[in-house]
Amino acid sequence: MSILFCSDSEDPAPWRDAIAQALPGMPFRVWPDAGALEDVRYALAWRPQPGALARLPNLRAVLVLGAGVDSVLSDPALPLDLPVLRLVDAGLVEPMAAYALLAVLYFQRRAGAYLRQQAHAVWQPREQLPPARWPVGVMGLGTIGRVVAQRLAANGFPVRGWSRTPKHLDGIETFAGRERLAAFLAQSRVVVSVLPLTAQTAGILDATAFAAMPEGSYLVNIGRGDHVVDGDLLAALDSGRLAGAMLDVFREEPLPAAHPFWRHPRVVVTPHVAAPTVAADAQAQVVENIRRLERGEPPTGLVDRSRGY
Ligand code: NDP
Ligand code: OXD
Repeated sequence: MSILFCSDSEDPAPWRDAIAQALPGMPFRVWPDAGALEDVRYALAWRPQPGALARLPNLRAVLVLGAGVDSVLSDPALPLDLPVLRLVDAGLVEPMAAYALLAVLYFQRRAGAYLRQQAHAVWQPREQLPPARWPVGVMGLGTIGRVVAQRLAANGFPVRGWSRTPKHLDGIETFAGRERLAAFLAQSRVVVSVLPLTAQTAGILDATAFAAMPEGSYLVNIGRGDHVVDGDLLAALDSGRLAGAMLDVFREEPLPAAHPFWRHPRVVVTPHVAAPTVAADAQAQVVENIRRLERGEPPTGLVDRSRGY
């Protein structure tokens, strides 16, 4: 019985140490050196190679080393009945809330304009509206989105939130369902997306969404790059419908050097760093889930495969 670490981008070392200490009976392997494939019972995965997990005949569960599971579920070879677990918070919530606040303040305090002015030694104070006149819309009110919404509200921004099913959050006006999306977007001076990537949310930030947002509003995307239709966003920025965007996630990562987002004067690019998984913060949850599965108890973060998150 072994545990297989499946990721080309993440460092297995801290996970190897944690597993050795907490689950000494389970040998830790790193893909592609999986040992006997039939021995692998659990996979710790982050962007695994497509087809890799399907080669493990006795796999009991995939434990994704992040909150988003799209890179695992998108593998067409993944067995339909294989349990997939995601991280629930595990240290991701606070940095995501901090990034969202940074992005909203960046636009509300005109930081981009001042950086452009500084490049030309221009001393020119600009009009600055207070947070109370900057309604922010948060797409996704799950583990991360609800704290993002609350953090923004605590900083004086009127906050609205949008989710698939109805929610009640103190001090936050909530909207649910696709039919309420346009109404939600219509009064959001900044839209912050913290959605998971699913068949329903892919391409949701498109020309129709940008047309529903107020003239001169802003987009912050910390969910997934495939939510954005890149050409529609560039067109909305170039026409002035949107005044700026801060983007942490992209359809292709790393963002190709030739992509227009890199050089667009009103786009801020960060390299998927809003909340990287920190092994030390996530290990306890992963280990506890393996223990629960071994005891036949329900784990946390079980993904609903039919919903896609
Ligand atoms: P959750 O599953 O806890 O929350 C997802 C939220 O999105 C829920 O409120 C859900 O609605 C809502 N949602 C899902 N589908 C739809 C839909 N079709 N229409 C409207 N709302 C929808 O996820 P987390 O909060 O833990 O994480 C969210 C995402 O953040 C991750 O999937 C990942 O993509 C991204 N992420 C990015 C990071 C980064 O560094 N940039 C780091 C960590 C996460 P409902 O409540 O009704 O189910
Ligand atoms: C995640 C991420 O989903 O880091 O956890 O993007």
